Amino acid sequence: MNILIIGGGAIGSLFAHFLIQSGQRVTMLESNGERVEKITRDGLTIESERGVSTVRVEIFTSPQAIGKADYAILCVKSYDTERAVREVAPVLKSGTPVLTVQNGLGNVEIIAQAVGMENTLGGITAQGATDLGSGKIRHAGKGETIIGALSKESREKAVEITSLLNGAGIETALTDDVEGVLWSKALINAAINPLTAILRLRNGELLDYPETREIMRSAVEEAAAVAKTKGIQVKWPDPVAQTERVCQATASNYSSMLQDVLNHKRTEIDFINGAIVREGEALGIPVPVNKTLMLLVKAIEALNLKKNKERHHERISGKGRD
Ligand code: KPL
Repeated sequence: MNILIIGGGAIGSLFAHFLIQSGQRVTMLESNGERVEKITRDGLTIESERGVSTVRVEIFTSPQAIGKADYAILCVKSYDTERAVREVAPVLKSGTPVLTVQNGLGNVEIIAQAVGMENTLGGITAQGATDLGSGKIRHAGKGETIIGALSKESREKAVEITSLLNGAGIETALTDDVEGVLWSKALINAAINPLTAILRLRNGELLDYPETREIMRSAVEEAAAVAKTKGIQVKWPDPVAQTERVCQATASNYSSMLQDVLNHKRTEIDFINGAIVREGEALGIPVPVNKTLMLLVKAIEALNLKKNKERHHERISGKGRD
C-alpha cells in the first residue's frame, strides 16, 4: 500500500515510522522546508522505553512531488487543515480516502468539503508523542486509536485502514459513530491540553494536585453537558475517570498544546475549548471553566507572539548577536 502522511509533526512522524517498519510504502508531505531537509538527511527517529529506532522516508514540501496514494492520513494542526486539504486534494486521485486523526472539532467537515463525504474517514488517537526537533520523536505512551467512516460508501475503506494500522502495531478500533468519538476525545483534550500548557506540567502531573483534578473535572463536565444537549453519545461511561486514565497512560508526555506553547507556536485552543465554548454559548449551556482556560491559553499565545516579534526585530537590527 502507498500511504501519504500529511504533516511531519509528532503524530505524523510516529504513524509514518510504525507503518514503514511494518513494510508499507509511506510518503510524507510537510510544509516546513528545513524539517524536510533534516528528515531526508537523517531519517525519522523514535525514542521510547523499547530503545531508539530510525527509518528512512520520502518526504516532500510540494504535493506535486507525491506519487500515487492509496490512503492519506492528515496529521497537521487543526488550524492548517483547510490549507493542507486545499493543496493536496487536486493531486489525490478521486476516491483516495483521507483519514484525520487530528485533535479538535471541525476537521472532518473541512475535509469532506474538499474530497467528499464518501472519501472522508474520521478518528482520534491517544498516542503520546513528543516532538524533539525535526524528525526526532519521543513515544511517551501507547493509546488507543479509533477510526470510522462518515458514510456507508467508505466503510470498507475504514475497515482496510484499521487493519493496516493494527498490522503496524498502532492499536486501532473501528467505530460507526465518528462524531461521538471526536467529541469524546475533545472532552479529554479540553481538560489536559490547556491545563498542562498553562501550568507547564506533564500529563501525569495533573493527577498530583487536588486543584488541577478539580479544574479537569469541571472542564470535562461542562463539555459533556454540551455534547449531551447536542445528542452526541460520549463513548466513556465516566468521562472524568477516562481523562484521568489518559493522564496516567501518557504520564511522561508533554501534551501537544504544551509543546506548542514551549515552542512559541500557535495552539489548537480554538478547535478544542474554543469549539466547546462556541457550541455551549449557542445552546445556552454554561461553560465558564472552558472559557477561562481558552482565554488564558490565548493570552499565552499573544505573549509568545509578541516575544517572537521582539526577538525577530532584535535579530534583524543586530542587537541579538553575541
Ligand atoms: O491528545 C493528546 C495531546 O497531547 O494532544 C493527549 C492524549 C492528551 C496526549 O498528550
